[in-house]
Amino acid sequence: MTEKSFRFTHAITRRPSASIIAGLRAVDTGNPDLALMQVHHHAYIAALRSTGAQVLELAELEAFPDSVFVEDTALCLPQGAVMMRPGTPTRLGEAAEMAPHLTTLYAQVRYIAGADSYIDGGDILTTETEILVGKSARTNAAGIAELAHLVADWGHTVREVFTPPGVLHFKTDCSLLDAQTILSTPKLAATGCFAGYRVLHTAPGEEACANAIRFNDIVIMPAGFTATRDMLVAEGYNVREIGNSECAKLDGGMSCLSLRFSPKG
Ligand code: CIR
Repeated sequence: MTEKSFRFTHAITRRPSASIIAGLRAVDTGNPDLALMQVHHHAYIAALRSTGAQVLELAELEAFPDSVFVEDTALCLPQGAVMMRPGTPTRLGEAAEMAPHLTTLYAQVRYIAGADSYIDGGDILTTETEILVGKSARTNAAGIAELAHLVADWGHTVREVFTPPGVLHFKTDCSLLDAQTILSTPKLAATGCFAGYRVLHTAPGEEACANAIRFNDIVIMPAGFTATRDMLVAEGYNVREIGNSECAKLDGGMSCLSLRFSPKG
């Protein structure tokens, strides 16, 4: 089996801006501290670079408080990129800010364009064999259908699944660990969407670390979830822990902070 779902030559990040204190959140647990978020962000970028990948750091966008969460703006595949239509009004314009960067790296960039189509990158889990997309408060059936159409001639199959109620994005509750293996909260795995995959559960009480990323030879996960970390280490994964206290206040995690890809050709 290939490893294209987690071997990447490039990543794109965006610096958090001072407007981050206006970022969206399901429950208000206080504003994020920009200085501490910057420290965590630097450590995250250093971890990505430690694998040999080229990491582009885009300038902050004051007009878009949540724009540090670049993952929601695009789906990056080997054959091309698809620009999303983020499903909340304050974030819709973020995709247009990202598009020019992807058009310089990819020969093909396509666009979710339907006026009724909404889809956030955080609802998309690309595995070795398929693209799972969770319907959520941000991603609707029209957005998923449009994505399926746009990537069909690139050889990708889209499967519509469900993001559990009360969970922001599908990948808030799961991550790809390798070509066969998914890290998932027990709640999401119980929906049956990972039939055929090997599933490792987050430890009880550590559901908030389900959003990790496999990036080349490392698994980057939020710091402070020791039982899940120890389980992943025992399973043979090379785990890096990154502070996520500030992004967590805005329901953000490890996947949200980057676009990860290897453009062909
Ligand atoms: C939002 O509500 O859109 C942001 N505060 C968090 C986005 C997190 N992104 C992601 O999970 N891909």
